[in-house]
Amino acid sequence: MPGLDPIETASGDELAALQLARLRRSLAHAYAHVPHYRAAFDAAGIHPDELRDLSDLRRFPLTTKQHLRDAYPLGLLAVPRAQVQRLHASSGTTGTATVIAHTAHDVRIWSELMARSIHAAGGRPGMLVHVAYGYGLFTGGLGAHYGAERLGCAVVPASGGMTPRQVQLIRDLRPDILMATPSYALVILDEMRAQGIDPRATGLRFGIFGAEPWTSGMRAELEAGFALDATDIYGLSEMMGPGVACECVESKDGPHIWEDHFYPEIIDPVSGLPLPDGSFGELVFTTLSREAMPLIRYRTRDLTRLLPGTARTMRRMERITGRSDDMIVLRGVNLFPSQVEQLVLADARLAPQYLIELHRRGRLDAMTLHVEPRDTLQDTAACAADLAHRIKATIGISVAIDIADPGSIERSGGKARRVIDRRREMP
Ligand code: DLL
Repeated sequence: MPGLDPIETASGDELAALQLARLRRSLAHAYAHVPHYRAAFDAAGIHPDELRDLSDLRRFPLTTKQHLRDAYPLGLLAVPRAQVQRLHASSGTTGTATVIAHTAHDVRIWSELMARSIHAAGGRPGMLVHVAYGYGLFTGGLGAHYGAERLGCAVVPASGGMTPRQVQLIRDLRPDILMATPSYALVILDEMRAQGIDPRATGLRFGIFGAEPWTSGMRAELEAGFALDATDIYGLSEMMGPGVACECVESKDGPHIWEDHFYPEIIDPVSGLPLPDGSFGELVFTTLSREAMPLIRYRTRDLTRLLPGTARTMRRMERITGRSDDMIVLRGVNLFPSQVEQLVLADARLAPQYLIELHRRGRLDAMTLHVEPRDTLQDTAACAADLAHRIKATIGISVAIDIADPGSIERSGGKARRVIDRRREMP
């Protein structure tokens, strides 16, 4: 699969015509084979045949995570069970688990879109890819693996965790590409330094990082640390997994959405009404080609805006600031962990690690921010006071800063946990 897929650089009209044809098919498929969609479309008084234009999509009802939970495990399946080739599931730590099914065709499209993503990020046939996304029910590992193979790369299926072994593999095999969550890539970076290995001399050229929010400060940290080009890859299990959108290495200006397979909209998260491109709101996707589980107007809860295409025809999404469910409300101020991250990473005295702890002090909510020094700190109190001041000035909240011992903030092999909320714990 060398070079670009012609649709990546097709005209806007060509893309829209393909989207309209696929959207019609996807709506009809959902209506014909999934009782939930038949009932929901009927209740809204809309039929797939009434879609004349892409803008008619807004007349169809939204789908939420709760619909997936209510249909657990396979109530939204649109094909006979015998046609299912793969099942992935969310862990269910924040509620009932959800299961997503894929046909052989779905897995093939996923592999192609991941190959397209890795290519956009700089990957080429013949390169070696170290995959440190978790393999298993999480879609990161297998999604990256199939895509890299499809592109014609060789894969080291390292999965997450056992960091000393990851470092040994990278040192000895000299992969061209590292695929990991940005927080886990940092863990690998630290381990290399701890072992006395120069992370800039491993031969890594490209990093394809995603699955969790990360900031431009984190990109600078990873690029300088490993001497590679880092791009942002986005996806969610409900749509397929990684590879719904990916940044192009030549522009690094936000992930291009592979709109020939996922039709994006932005809605007002409160009213549910569609917003014009460029407005900030909740990202909603309709699958255009999925067979096993088409999802119509699925609310991702991710907050971003749609931007015009640059390196490709397809629209971009702005780097995700956070999910509506990650928003912290502290004494009436709304904030996202990524805003804190940006400020921590802007301070050269601090390591790029942080943990936000929320608790109650008397009757008031309070926040403690745990950070670590990069090297030995001369004046801990001054550094803490500076950070508290910058947070107050930028975000508008007072926080207590704890400059913890290096290495004491919990590291994860996958998605980092940035917030511990103890506000509802008994005193
Ligand atoms: O995280 C799929 C994935 C794997 C994407 C590997 C990229 C790389 P889920 O576990 O279902 O799937 O989680 C999806 O993770 O709705 C976002 O909130 C968040 N997320 C994923 N990619 C990004 C990103 C995978 N690049 C949820 N930036 C999504 C910010 C991201 N958040």
